[in-house]
Amino acid sequence: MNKLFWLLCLLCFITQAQTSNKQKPNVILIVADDLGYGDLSCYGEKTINTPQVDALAKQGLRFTNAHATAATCTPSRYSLFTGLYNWRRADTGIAPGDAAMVIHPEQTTIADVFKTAGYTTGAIGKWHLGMGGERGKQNWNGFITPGPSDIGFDYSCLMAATADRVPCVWIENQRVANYDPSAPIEVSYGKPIEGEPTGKNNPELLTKLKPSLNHGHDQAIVNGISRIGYMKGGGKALWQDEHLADTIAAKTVQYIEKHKAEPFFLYVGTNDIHVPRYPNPRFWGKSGMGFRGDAILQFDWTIGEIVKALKANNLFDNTLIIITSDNGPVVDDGYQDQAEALLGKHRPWGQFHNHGGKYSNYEAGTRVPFIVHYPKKVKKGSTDALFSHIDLLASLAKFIGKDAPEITTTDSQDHLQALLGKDKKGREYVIGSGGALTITDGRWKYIQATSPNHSSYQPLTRTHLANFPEEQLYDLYEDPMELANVAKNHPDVLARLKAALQREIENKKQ
Ligand code: NG6
Ligand code: CA
Repeated sequence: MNKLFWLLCLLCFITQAQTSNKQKPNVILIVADDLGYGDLSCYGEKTINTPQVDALAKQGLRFTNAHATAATCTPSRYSLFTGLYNWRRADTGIAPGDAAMVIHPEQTTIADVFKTAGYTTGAIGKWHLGMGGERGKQNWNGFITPGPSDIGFDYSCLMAATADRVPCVWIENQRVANYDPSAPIEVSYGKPIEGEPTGKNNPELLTKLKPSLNHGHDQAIVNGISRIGYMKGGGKALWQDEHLADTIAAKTVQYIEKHKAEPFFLYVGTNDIHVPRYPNPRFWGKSGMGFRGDAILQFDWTIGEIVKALKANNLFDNTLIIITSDNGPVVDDGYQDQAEALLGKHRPWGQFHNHGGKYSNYEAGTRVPFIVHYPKKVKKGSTDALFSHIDLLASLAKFIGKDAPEITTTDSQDHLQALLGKDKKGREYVIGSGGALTITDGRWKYIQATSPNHSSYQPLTRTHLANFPEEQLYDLYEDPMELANVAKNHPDVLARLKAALQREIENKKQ
């Protein structure tokens, strides 16, 4: 009798623990690649139609003033995951495909925060944060370590870098997925690999996409597209570019199904709309803007698949979904996909400086789409609150009821109330980094002066970088295009912003 009583108590306790675990909200953080502020129809452009994202925006909260910390991928994602500014460390720039892991195992990440709160954690899709302990020394034919599991991710299925960089294989839990022992993998970012064709020497083999003139991307050829870096082998493990989005969606759906009974934090980095843009043929011609527009539609489809899976598993109401982008848009980023020729009236930069997106200090370099969906707690509508990716770590920690002590050692601030739509102001200042550091209070924006040999225009991508040897100050309310430098007219504002930036620079964290 006594034993039965205790057994019943234990059962009761387990069931309760399971229910309370079940009630913890899941979080899915979806990070698009190079998706611009103007690339979604819910951000106002009439030239593109993204119904799946728009549906979440309609029932959720759409930020008009949310920022990535950097205008390129690696530094932006580094900050997103660690809550530390990329510019505090010199080695957080765009990573080669054989880079060592940029986030060190001893660092605390957003995934660690969830894990210590009892969540299971996953990372699917684009990574571009390096793998392994030493550059070029990874064992692509075995277990790659250290890796995502050392920085808080229980599960991972990733592209090591970007689709335009070798190795062109999926890496699942730190081993090449569908590994083909008959085709061992060799990767080189130095010398070409003897006997292997390259885009430069064998343009006749470029059946899917050719690189743009002078953009590089003319090294290893993997299924009809030349890339950055040299590669040999891979065999049946090599990805097909037209299936990348399908793989990301399928892996995400599987993950949701598999973990439906436990709280999860899942990072999904889409490959869309980064180059080489080679969407699945079912999207071809659907945007009228060529592959760049079609890849946006493919991104939108991916969102629809994730929502469908959440609904099918009865998790939709209990999952906080964030959709954002790692940096601003670029039109020609290295392949002849006709993105420039077919752009028409579409403005990937929204109302901001034309061609002032990815790589740039101008606003569209870091001001990104940012949508939060969680009707249970998040107010519907749009918000002008100033928000930065840097704050996701602390804000999401708060969201799941955790005040991680490590948070005091990061740049991440708790702005959960802004994330939920209750605080309309958000951050006092947001710091960005293109070629220089920038700081804005929402209205005024200061851009540091750069050395005169720092170019202000990147002809290859046609990007206006806003690197100038004089200090810049813009009134974003009056001049969102950042055309009139008013530094001389407002010395007081300039001094205030400069001082605020300087305080942050000196406020060393690691
Ligand atoms: C640049 C590449 C560009 C892209 C970018 C990284 C050249 C000429 N350009 O160096 O194609 O790969 O790096 O993009 O090599 S990001 O979104 O991952 O930061
Ligand atoms: Ca990017």
